[in-house]
Amino acid sequence: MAFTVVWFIGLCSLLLGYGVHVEASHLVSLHLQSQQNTTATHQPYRTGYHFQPAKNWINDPNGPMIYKGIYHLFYQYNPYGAVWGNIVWAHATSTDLVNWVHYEPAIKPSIESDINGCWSGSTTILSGNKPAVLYTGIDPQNRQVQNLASPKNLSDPYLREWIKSTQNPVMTPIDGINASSFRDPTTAWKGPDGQWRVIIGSKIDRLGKAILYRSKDFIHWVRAHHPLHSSKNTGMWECPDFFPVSVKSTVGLDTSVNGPSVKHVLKVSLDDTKHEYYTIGTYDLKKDKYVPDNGSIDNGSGLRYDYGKFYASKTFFDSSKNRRILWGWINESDSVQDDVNKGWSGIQAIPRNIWLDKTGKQLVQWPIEEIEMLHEKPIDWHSTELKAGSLLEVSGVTASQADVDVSFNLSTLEKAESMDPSWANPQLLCSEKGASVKGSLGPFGLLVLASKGLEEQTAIFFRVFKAEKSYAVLMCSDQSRSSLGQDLDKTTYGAFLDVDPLHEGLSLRSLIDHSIVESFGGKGKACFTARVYPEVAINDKAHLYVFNNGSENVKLSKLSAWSMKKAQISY
Ligand code: DQQ
Repeated sequence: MAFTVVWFIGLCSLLLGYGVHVEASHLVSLHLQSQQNTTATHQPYRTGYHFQPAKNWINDPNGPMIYKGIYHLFYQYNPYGAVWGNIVWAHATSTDLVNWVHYEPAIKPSIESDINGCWSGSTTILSGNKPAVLYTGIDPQNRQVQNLASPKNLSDPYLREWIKSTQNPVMTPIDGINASSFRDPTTAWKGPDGQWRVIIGSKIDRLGKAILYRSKDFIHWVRAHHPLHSSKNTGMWECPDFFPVSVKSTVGLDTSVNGPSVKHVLKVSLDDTKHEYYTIGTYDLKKDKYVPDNGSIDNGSGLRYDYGKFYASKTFFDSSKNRRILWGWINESDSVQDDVNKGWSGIQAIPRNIWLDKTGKQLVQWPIEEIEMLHEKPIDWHSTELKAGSLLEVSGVTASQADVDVSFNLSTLEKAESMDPSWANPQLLCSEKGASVKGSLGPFGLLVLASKGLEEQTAIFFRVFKAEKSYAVLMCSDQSRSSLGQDLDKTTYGAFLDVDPLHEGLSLRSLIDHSIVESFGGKGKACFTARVYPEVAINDKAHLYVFNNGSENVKLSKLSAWSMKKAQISY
């Protein structure tokens, strides 16, 4: 490392000047960007059923879609190293969203308007079932501009070759748009006037905004006088996503659908914090504006898809199963040098089905059903008393590569600790009251990727509190003891879960995959992705436990667990 020049982002932007955006969550090194990796032979952190390429850096999922029965996933990729840089659109297809085949990158720098990088964007299916990609290109002046690309041969369902429009760039940062804050076009939608609309993430000072463009032909785009939406003190909005959800059912809707039984969701990825938040609201067609519902918090403390590591996400409408599917990038929690040593960085989360909860106040997510084709060696436990202080091992599954779904029932909240109204920050509360801090009703939940002596463990658990007139359910993902290794981000994550623990019970499903734990609480009402690097609890040294560290007994009403087969990903 001594010979490598590593800059922090701020310094990097300073040195390289106006217009240069560098991936903000990462240390960037010009040497490392193009360093060929030597793939380490010992790779305990490679996943078994998550999407990842053979090597190198990946980030945002781009342009997911289904075309002629084939799912396509593009993603930000550095072909030359395990750190961000040299970005192209890598391309893979699948018939089931689980097993994947890779092709040559679909879009790489080749024209003036993308010569310094092909950044994030989305696909829109135009009339006649013609996919079109809008993506951000970095031009020779390092300005962010928007480009259009289309498949060369529509009769090839794998869409292996893409051609760029001769009219590129189709949107440029003029008339006061900040050229280094103008990126990540969404899937476009059609308004009642027949015109296409698309939003581009941007900011002016600290005002985050979604700039709206309209087009009749998808080539000539005219900027609307007002943004679709903006919000103070949120900074740059990366990877916005705007889509309709049904208020009546869990089915997904195509992006242009609107009407009385439809609400809209606007999600933005905040560059400043590397967290995403979303609001639920109304898309006012007359004003061409989005208005979040009262109570839908419109800043970084709003609702999140995932309270752990999950960023730059994007949904698409899967017309083959009438569902909306969410893809998200899971960043690493180790050091840049660790990534260079292991030869890769970044994974895509398991695709999630996403819909509006019946309260209308939040979204619900659940791993796509196809992932269940990887289940093997099922384990079923029925109603067991989980006594105060108990620790039960779930044996018979491959604990490093498993899917586990457990439900708890509470018969009374009488003995629950009282909720202190000052405990407004669930993440802080989870880090103060980690898995080893005894309580009354909780902590209880799962210990995953745990070593035999429990020196290493990732704990996902609940604590139930009595609040003034009701109760509060805290859900935590505690990584503080996930690895004996140093120089890792072991932040504890937390959120309050909007379920009635007495009548609905509390459920927790965790997808465990060597170095990733994706957890879904309350049947998908709160999700957490943990990125962990155990040193002892690897492969067959990993164990899975159910625990209750509270002073009250809890009923475990059901537990189902499976070992997971490996997904087939060919490169
Ligand atoms: N990643 C892309 C940008 C986007 C950022 C560059 C979000 O287009 O804003 O790789 O992670």
